Amino acid sequence: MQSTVDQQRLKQDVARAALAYVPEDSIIGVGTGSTVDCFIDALADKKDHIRGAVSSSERSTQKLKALGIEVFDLNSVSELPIYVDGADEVNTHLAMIKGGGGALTREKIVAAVARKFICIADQSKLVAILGQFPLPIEVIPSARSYVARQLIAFGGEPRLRQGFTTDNGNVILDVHGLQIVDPYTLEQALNQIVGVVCNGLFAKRGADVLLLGTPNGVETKH
Ligand code: ABF
Repeated sequence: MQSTVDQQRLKQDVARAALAYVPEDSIIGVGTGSTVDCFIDALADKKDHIRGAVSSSERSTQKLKALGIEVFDLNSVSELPIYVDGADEVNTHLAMIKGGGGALTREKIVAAVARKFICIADQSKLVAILGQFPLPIEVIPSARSYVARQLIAFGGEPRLRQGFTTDNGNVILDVHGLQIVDPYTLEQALNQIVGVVCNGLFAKRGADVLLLGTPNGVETKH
């Protein structure tokens, strides 16, 4: 089992590597999570070279503002050159499971606007088949039981994320027991379930670049 200290260093390595993709004088999309926290810390050293960021969560917004980086509303920008975000799992085709931090909907929205999605992750996130990490699904509270029944029909075991409300006021069902060999098809099918706001499969819009932290350095995968 990789030590927490080593994993933290790998996160810092990929966070720094992502700075190379940040254009001068740009507004960039920023995701959520502990790896992104490292990226925001690294970005602070370049804050005089960027105009600011569009954030995917209140957590990231607070961190960006605390470091003096201006945060823009997504509706005030027409495009973003890059979106930098972590993942809970990423496969060799750069499809991801995201949402462990509960910000999947806003992450997927900001990622949709960005021209290039830069995924930053330590090597523990790279998997052959997605699904070992429970798939987060954001659900309208009143539809929770209905959606759970539909997810069981998909072969999953949905569990309500206890004591958690998303930034959008919804709940999250974490779906255990899935082996996702075709994330694109499953992502589209889950979107058809009435009451589902967003699911944590990022396959239709996966990452364009993966910066993978390993003990031998950062690997760049396209
Ligand atoms: C975020 O990155 C979430 O979608 C995902 O849960 C998280 C991974 O967090 P960490 O970098 O802390 O492993 O974008």
